[in-house]
Amino acid sequence: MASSPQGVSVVLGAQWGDEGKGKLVDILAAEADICARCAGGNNAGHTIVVKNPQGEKTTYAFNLLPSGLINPQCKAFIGSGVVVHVPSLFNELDTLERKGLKCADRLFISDRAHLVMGFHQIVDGLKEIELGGSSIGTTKRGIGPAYSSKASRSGLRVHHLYDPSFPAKFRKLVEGRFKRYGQFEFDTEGEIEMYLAFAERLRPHVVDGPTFIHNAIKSGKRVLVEGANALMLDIDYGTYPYVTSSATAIGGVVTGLGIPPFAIKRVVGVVKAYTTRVGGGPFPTEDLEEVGHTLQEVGAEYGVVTGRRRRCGWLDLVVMRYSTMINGYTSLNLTKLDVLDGFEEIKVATGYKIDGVEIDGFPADLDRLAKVEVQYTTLPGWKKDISACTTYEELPDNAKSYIKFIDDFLGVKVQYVGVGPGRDQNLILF
Ligand code: 2SA
Ligand code: GDP
Ligand code: MG
Repeated sequence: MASSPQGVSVVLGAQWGDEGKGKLVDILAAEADICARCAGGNNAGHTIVVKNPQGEKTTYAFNLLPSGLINPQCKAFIGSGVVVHVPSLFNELDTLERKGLKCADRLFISDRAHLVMGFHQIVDGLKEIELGGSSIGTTKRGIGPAYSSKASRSGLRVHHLYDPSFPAKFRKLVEGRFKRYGQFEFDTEGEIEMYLAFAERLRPHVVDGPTFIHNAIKSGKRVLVEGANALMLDIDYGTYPYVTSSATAIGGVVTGLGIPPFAIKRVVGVVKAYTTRVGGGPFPTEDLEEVGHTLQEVGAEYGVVTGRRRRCGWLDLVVMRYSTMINGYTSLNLTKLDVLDGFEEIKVATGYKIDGVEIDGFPADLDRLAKVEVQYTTLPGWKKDISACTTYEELPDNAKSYIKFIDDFLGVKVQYVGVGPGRDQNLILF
């Protein structure tokens, strides 16, 4: 494996999420001291498949906890930019511990992270109903409403749990939501009690977030950051308003952990060999016919959190060019290349035209985006099962050409290639 530099390495989703970030994070965490989350909450879902020496598989699903935790030497840090639903956090922790993964004593949470409350989740659902036909298709985990509380400066952070004013602040926050959405059913006092009980369980994990990560970097620890969601779901650079509510691009790493940009030594962009999106919003290469259906079935494209069917289409290199421009990937992980094994021909989006004119970048205005005519390049398939390949050399020539086409188009090298969900199904090119 390419060795991890000291300082901070970052793994980011380059498309609309579910590219297979968790799998790469798990692999790279073998050489990390700390695996950190910097943004999002338990809307994220990462599946990791681990085989033991006897060949038995265990599947782990991570939501709020960083996927590096399977590696026993790796500590987990939930940074200040994350929104934490404490009951879900402990539920996830308990599930992992029941699977034999001892992680409680390796978990650290920033005192500045915001709390997601039960009413945020209710409001998430109410807001979606209000939007009707143009709903976002959120995971209903309360992520947007929690970030709204944060941005409107009425949110509650982890440290507030230990402040005597917590119940009063909580009541005020709920009152505000009642004013906006009407008197929905919610047991305010019961939730306050529950949170105060959880506060005691949480206490040993709480740290001064920026100081914790600063000390780790200063003492030469290797920090691996697991991006949640992906560039096209970023609050600023995604297909707004069909985005999540956090900074999922590289900027979110800096603000979400409280680190200077020069601490970041590498940024690996994770890109699926085709494209998927779950929830509403534009998707220029979406294929509603046979191709999309095949990608969905062969790629087993179902949401890890909600079980929703993911929308599918060909790889969009216009999206990837935009994503590379913003995140500055130092290398790429091309995942799920095996899902393309059965195709005679593979299409790749290489340009967008509006009214016959090729455009630069990615349109901000969704009405403009809707007018895009996608320009495709067709490449030959390889029609061969690649899931047992263990080196790049073993890949069929057309698979190598597909990788090279991406390298050349983006000017960034593919460093890792996924040929199956297993930890061992990851080719390392350099
Ligand atoms: P939210 O819940 O406010 O963050 O939803 C806003 C949009 O962000 C999308 N989103 C996601 N897209 C892909 N994967 C996500 N995680 C789960 C997974 C998704 C699932 O790993 O499979 O289980 O459905 C994720 N989380 C949020 C969401 O679909 C909205 O478009
Ligand atoms: P994440 O949100 O980016 O971590 O991705 P998810 O875990 O939500 O979705 C990726 C899915 O693809 C998971 O079920 C993985 O087990 C699976 N996966 C990851 N890499 C590969 C690969 O190279 N090939 C195949 N067939 N599956 C993969
Ligand atoms: Mg996912």
